[in-house]
Amino acid sequence: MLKLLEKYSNLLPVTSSTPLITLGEGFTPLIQARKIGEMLGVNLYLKYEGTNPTGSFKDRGMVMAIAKAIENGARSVICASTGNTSASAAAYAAAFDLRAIVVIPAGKIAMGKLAQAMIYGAKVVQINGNFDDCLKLVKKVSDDYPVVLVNSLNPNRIEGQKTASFEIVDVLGDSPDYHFLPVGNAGNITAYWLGYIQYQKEGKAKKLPKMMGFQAEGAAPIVRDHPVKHPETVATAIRIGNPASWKRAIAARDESKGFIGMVSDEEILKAQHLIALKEGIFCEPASAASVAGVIKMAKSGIFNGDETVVATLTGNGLKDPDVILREMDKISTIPNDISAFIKEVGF
Ligand code: AN7
Repeated sequence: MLKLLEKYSNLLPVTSSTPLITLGEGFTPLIQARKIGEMLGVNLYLKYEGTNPTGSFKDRGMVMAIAKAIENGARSVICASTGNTSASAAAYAAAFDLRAIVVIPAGKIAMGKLAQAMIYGAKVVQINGNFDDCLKLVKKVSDDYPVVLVNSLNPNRIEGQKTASFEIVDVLGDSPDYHFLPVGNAGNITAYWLGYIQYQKEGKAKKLPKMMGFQAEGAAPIVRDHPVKHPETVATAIRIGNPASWKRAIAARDESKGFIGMVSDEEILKAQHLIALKEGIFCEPASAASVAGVIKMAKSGIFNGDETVVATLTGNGLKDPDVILREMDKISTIPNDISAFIKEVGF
């Protein structure tokens, strides 16, 4: 199997003593969004991270963080999470014989993600608080006890995640004009920007994209320019009020002449449905914030039509079916009878 850590080893903190572990992360598809692109008048591509082993982009960073933890003799790892980081940490820890402790906001992570952390055997602890409270706690614990923090404050996480930019340039032959991402703890926008810069320095890309980050309106500290004490959004993955990589996200925005904006829960869910209905891709709500951002920007008239735009779909929709299934009562149940059936489907 082609290994992410091997393919990009010269651009990652991989040494001769780094174990080249893999669960099959990375090498995700860059899918042309033909119909949405045409609707908006741009060449739109979706970097679909839902095909990673635990169904989100976190696996790119986790494989690097876990490899370095093993290299440095660690026995256990810890993270705070809105769900996906915990699923990823739990999987890699299970496969490569580390203990994983994951700390989550009680009742506020999607069921699929909770199931993942549980099946992989992590020690799951829920806190009566939000993600920001969880992060504060695990930071303190990892400072004081022999356990490696695998949140994106760990630089190896950012290093691993920047491989997504490499893959995009490898496919497109250059950086896109714009790159849209959802923003939560702001590690990923930081990572993508580092990746694009590094690839340009390597001579693999000529230009750099404008970095376009989108937060949920109820959890938009960067846009509002102050921490949000009680973040709230249907996109629980980005329900974060005080992002760890806040400054680096602003640097990415400003250095790239990009933008960080916000989208409402309604815009997020509309985009999530559109991506499924028009392009056949089921992403989770937080992921759709990127495309909701593209739609918002297209409406504001920033595109002239010949730009290449990439939006990252950060996670698989199967992780969080709850909001979709709220409409389950719209599904018709009929008698087991052919004529009732023909009438129902409208032949
Ligand atoms: C699907 O799992 O923070 O801006 O603890 O799961 O790099 O934080 C998840 C974040 C976007 C935001 N999309 O990325 C966690 C966590 C999905 C996510 C983000 C997350 P960052």
